[in-house]
Amino acid sequence: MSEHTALITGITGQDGFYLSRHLLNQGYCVHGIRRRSNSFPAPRPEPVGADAAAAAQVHHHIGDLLDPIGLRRIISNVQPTEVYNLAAQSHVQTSFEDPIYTATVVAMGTLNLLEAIRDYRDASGREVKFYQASSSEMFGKASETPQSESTPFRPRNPYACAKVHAYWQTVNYREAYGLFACNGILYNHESPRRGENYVTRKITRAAARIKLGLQERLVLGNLDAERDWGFAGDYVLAMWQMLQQAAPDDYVVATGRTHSVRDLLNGAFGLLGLDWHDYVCIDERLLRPVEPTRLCGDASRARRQLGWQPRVSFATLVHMMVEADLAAAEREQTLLAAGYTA
Ligand code: NAP
Ligand code: G4F
Repeated sequence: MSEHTALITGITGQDGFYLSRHLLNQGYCVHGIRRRSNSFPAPRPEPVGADAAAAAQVHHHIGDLLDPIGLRRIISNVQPTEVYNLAAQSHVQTSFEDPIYTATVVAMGTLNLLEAIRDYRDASGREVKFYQASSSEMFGKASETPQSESTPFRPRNPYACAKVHAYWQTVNYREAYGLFACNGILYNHESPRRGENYVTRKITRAAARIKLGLQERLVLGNLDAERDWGFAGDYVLAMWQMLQQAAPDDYVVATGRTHSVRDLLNGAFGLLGLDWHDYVCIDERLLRPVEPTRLCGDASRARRQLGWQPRVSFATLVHMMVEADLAAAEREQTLLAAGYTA
């Protein structure tokens, strides 16, 4: 039996996928909490080949951050040495439309989990290390660029406000109760497993489907928005590294480079020999009431203390996502030709 047992909330999400693969490679026994039914609209590609073999090794538990009793039961059954809290209503635009639900899951859900861990640790005498998925969105209307661990938070949407709550709860459990608890303040990270309603995947998927004649137009919001985009596979390494340090701390994880939504469009459509101007239109309903100022991270602490650095460039990331979405569009085309409809 492995001496390392990890419990991941949000196992069905993008980061849950990459983190579980990394931990399995490290010899961990990996458990994940999944909800009985998935949220709309989060279709994610089914794992195939080596990914499917890895997914089959994960022990799944039905649970919800909003069910504190269920969380306690799972924790006392699993007896984790590390808990990674990745679960969230993580879509910023949705948080404007559904602020109370978002705050309940992100803020109170994290507190439910921290309380369950504290009680388990106190009753069992076993140490449990805790990772909280904090977000660059917490900097919001940031007073400086790039942002570091010492930049004040000024959140600009319900999701970010709730993440600030969860951040400080995590710090408080470290300081008040001696829990080994870390915040990873991660900037946008993407992959072929990104949900289809985040801008990167929305663009790479649309470009591929337009190329194959499966879609005619792409409707977007703010094309001037800029983000510090990295690869999810790189970022989950930092999560794990944080919990392997001698002492808990909080870390910014970012590439330190920003690109605009227009850069994404140029990259994705350009790879397929298409001009995005011919296909993209703007719908004002996709504009957010407010946007953060230029989010760009200074990951010096993570580089210095964890030895972490991003390996995948923006261009390679876009290439990887377009390639995966082109393969998916080809499968869709084959099924359509065979008479299958969604
Ligand atoms: P994601 O793909 O949206 O995954 C979110 C996960 O949370 C899904 O597995 C979802 O389950 C689960 N979940 C939602 N509500 C839940 C609830 N009430 N109880 C239990 N599980 C619930 O997000 P991600 O991109 O992997 O991000 C992971 C975490 O990092 C999130 O907390 C996100 O806010 C944070 N973060 C992400 C980024 C980024 O750029 N990706 C940057 C900074 C921080 P279903 O499948 O059932 O919906
Ligand atoms: O892809 P997005 O929805 O990501 P956003 O809002 O930056 O949030 C993501 O990253 C955060 C880390 O900073 C995470 F905490 C959070 O959980 C999530 O993973 O939007 C990126 C930008 C925005 O400025 C948005 O206004 O793209 C702009 N955008 C333009 N058109 C669009 C669209 N975003 C989406 N989702 N859909 C559009 O059609």
